[in-house]
Amino acid sequence: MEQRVQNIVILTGAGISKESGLDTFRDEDGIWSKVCIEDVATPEAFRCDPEKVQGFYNARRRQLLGGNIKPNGAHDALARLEKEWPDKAGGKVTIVTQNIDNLHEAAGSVNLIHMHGEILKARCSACGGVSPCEDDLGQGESCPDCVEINRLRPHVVWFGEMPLEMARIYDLLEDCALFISIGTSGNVYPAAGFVQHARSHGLAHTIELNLEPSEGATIFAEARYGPASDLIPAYVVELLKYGIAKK
Ligand code: BJW
Repeated sequence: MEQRVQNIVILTGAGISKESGLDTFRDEDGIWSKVCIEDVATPEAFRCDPEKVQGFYNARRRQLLGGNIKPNGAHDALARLEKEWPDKAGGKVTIVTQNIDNLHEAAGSVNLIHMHGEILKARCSACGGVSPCEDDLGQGESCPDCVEINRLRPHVVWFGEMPLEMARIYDLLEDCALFISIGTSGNVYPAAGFVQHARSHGLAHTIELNLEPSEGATIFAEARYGPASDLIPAYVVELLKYGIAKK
């Protein structure tokens, strides 16, 4: 009998980048303990005080490019899984990340969707064009596409804005044999609803790999807790050796 291909969808959040030196949002020492969400992560904040919002993202962009931030063992293991899984099970591995950093691509992942955008890109509020951005954004820049001045913003998804590539993500969730959630607290929708979607629209096995139980922990069929750089390489070795083992 022909065996069905086994696609894998992996949702990642800030926890996977913590051991690379980037702060999470909702942990005790997280970003939201230092700045107020409403002041920096909403379209209203950008309209009221663009300099403050640009400053917040300029600092995070500088930190990412500063030289000390590198992928860790968890990012590396997921890149390995993407390369080796097709030979093992004929399926495809896709990472859907909520993170705006570039650590998955730096580790070698290719099938990657940045549902909350990318800090190393700018978007023009006038024409919608998206362009590479490694410098501070502020007053005076012009859009490389339409040449309008002062219309560039970070290419990130703020609260109240629609995350990117949602139709493609739901198609992938409905056609996966395994849904893995890594390093996310399950506080932010629609990402927090992906586990339920994968369970109810398909036959996916679902597993949470996190430092601690997330908001939606009970929805997962399986869970393992610990630092991502320990858990993920071990789980990838297990998957490549034994395949998807439903517990
Ligand atoms: C480790 C670890 C280690 C630590 N190893 N693990 C009421 C009900 C339902 C929904 C809503 C509602 N009211 C409003 C909404 C919608 C809203 C929402 O979800 N709000 C909730 C807060 C309630 N969502 C939206 O607005 C989204 N858009 C949307 O819904 O559009 C539809 C729509 C639009 C318009 C009209 C109508 C409908 C957009 C959400 C955008 C989120 N943006 C941010 C900022 C992006 C840019 C930036 O980075 O600055 O995205 S907020 C922030 O949270 C960021 C993250 O991607 C996101 C998720 O955070 P994440 O990754 O889970 O991080 P943490 O810190 O929360 O968790 C880290 C985890 O790692 C923890 O569990 C740790 O334990 C763990 N960890 N170290 C492994 N070493």
